[in-house]
Amino acid sequence: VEASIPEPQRAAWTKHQVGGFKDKDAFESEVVRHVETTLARSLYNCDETAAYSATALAFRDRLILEWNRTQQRQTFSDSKRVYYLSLEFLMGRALDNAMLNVEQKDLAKDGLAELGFRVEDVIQQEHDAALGNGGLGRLAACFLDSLASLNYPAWGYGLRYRYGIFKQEIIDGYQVEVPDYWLDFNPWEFPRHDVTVDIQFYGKVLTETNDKGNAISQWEGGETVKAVAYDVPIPGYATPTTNNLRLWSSKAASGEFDFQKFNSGEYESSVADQQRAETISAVLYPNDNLDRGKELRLKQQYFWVAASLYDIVRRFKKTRRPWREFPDQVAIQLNDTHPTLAIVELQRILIDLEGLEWDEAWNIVVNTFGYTNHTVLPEALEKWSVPLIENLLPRHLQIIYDINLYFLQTVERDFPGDSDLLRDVSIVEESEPKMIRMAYLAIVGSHKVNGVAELHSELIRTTIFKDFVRIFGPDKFTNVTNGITPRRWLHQANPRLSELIASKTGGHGFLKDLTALNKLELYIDDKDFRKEWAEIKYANKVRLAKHIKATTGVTVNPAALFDVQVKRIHEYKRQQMNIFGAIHRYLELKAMSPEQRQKQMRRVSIFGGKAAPGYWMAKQIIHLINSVGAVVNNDKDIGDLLKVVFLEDYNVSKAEMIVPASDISEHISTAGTEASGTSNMKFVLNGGLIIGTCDGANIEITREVSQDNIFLFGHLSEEVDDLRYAHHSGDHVVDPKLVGVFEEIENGRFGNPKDFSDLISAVRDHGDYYLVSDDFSSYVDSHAAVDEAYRDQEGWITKCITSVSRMGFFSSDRCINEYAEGIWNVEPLDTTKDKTA
Ligand code: GPV
Repeated sequence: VEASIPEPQRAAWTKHQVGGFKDKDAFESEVVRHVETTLARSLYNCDETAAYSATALAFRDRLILEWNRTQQRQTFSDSKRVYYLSLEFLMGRALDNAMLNVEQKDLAKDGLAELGFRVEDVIQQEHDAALGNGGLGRLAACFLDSLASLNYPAWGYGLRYRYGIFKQEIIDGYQVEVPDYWLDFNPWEFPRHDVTVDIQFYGKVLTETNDKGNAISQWEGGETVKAVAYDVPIPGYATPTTNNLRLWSSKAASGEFDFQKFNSGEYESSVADQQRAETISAVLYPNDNLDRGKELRLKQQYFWVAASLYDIVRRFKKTRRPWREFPDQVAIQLNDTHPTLAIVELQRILIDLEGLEWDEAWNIVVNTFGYTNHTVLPEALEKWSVPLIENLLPRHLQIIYDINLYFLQTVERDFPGDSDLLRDVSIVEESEPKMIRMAYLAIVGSHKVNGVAELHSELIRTTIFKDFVRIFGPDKFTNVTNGITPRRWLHQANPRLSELIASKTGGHGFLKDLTALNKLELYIDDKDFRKEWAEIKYANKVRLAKHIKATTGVTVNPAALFDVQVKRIHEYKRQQMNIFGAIHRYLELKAMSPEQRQKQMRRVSIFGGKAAPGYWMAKQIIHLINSVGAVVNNDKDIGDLLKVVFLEDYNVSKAEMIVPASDISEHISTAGTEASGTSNMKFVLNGGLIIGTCDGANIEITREVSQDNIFLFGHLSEEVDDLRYAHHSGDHVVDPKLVGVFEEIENGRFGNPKDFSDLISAVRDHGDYYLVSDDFSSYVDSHAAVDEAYRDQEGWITKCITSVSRMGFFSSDRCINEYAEGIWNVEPLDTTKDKTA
């Protein structure tokens, strides 16, 4: 349907178009208008929450205009688009980001001040959009920021969960999960009740023979659920581009409820249908790096993938191009294997609905998709049971079997007689029940597969996917090292540092070309610069100290070394090693004479992170950290020399406060287990140093900042297999320092030892899979080196400035440009040639 306004009436539209705020007056009048009309309140009834709501609405109105223009520009230019499919988008707060990206925060600050509010307080009113677990979801959010900032025509597609990641409360030292109901008031989304897709589940496959004698399959779904689009504008930094994140929400297909059922007295069951439909997008699965194989999760995946593909195909069809040009118009990136069914769904659309031949369709599919792998951990590699898929998506299972058949035929042709190879690479695992290996399906159905850091990409080529490198050749497998957006993770999180850098590098250009940070090295001996640098770090620590006091009651000294480990709690990330190290430090301090003690460095050990609700060991780790804190923080002998704190409910907005306040942060995963890590980049970019293993992106950070500016320790990834094997050969000896730590825990020094016995026995009795004991003494030594380095404050500041100046590589802009060139074959749009004007 043509809905465009005819030429004669367009002038009236142009005349009334909404623009950016001309000045703070214009901004203020919009805020007041929203308070008084949209919110129906007044100056007698306007608290910080209302001020936030009105400010957010004022900026939203401004964004939506650029967003409309961006969509028009992209449609008119007819260029290839990128679609980033991710089950998680960990966006955090939007207002501060929007104000900064459109470069109007100063104006808003002054305007709000005139209306009686502090912009910092107003920003704090916003609830985080927490539609993700950890690094994978935050990476997707950084990518959206870079795609918009670099003017790529790009859309994100995800699910609009009613409940994001749970809120964590710490009660008596234990994690308690509280639902995160975040949609009460969300000014950042636009419901598109006119953009809906009917999604089928269950049902059966009907097969007929057509006039050419070919079998034609049609899936007749047994249950229909409606997908409704909600659009979230994504403003680029200092550019007119405002891209779109489209999140799907599930609704009963028959509207409110089934009136037939209602009229025939089945009121309850009609409401139940509605609830069953809404359950699909109700809640984010709270597991990080873990696959649990639940049917509802599979339903979420298909629901989201099918709605997104319908939307993408609908948009392509408007161009009236032949199908073979689909991959010239569309690049779809799969964020891990969660959206792998998109490969099957596109093949189904092309052969069952559009009537293409299998080979032609498959060619289109493979050229459209790229797959990013984010882990080698076996427990995180998705597999779906064949009976589950057969029941929920019977036609898709048939297509998966056909994809596998044709794939195995090519393998048999190229490697005749290698039946081990056939079994090993089959998409169908011959287990009981049979399982579909989603990573293998993603590899076979994509033209490029990438890992997220050099080591990780090398590991997938040589271990979990090595057979596929033989089959497809090495060029299909590539690396794109992760990055982070400097807009949120420097400019927004650390405004004073951003200003200082701008003053030395010739303005804020470094936020668009992060390699410009290298100009800082020229000022390494500039006294005033160094002093200002140190003052900023100190001020950030004072702010965090206040937060620690307010939320935990513990007083920490901002002059102490702040040692931070914040990330999801996981055995492979080894928070247990960190807290064992803190206990070791405590025991050493206790054994010293008071004179000796006073010569020691002061430390605050800061932890934060959520444990998956069903992850018993992770929950024990949280409990141990809190139990150690309760003893150490109240020990008069120790005072400021050591504090141990656990920060409740770590999330994106807390990270924005914590990251700039760290002196040293911990990235200490067992070598080979952390695919990349991205907080390591954030900490260094904010003038903190890191202690870490030779794992993930730590290795490339070392390459950039040099060995002298990072504290590396522990065994290498190539040693891990042998060590694990040795642990089971009988002569496994636990590190003596660690034995001392275990003794004190078992003596009840930190509460009931039974509460922590599984943490100890994992190391001592069950093979120490994560090599905590193997790495413990080098870990302790490395911390001693940190203390010594910190003692030399001038030397420390030199290390920090040098490191920051060399962090340009880790911008997500660099990363997105690599995807665009090496995987998507898309180019940025020239926003200066606005064809719609
Ligand atoms: I798979 N990652 C995550 O946060 N959740 C997951 O379920 C999976 C991976 C993370 C990796 O653990 C990090 O090393 C990596 O930096 C991040 O994904 C982004 O690539």
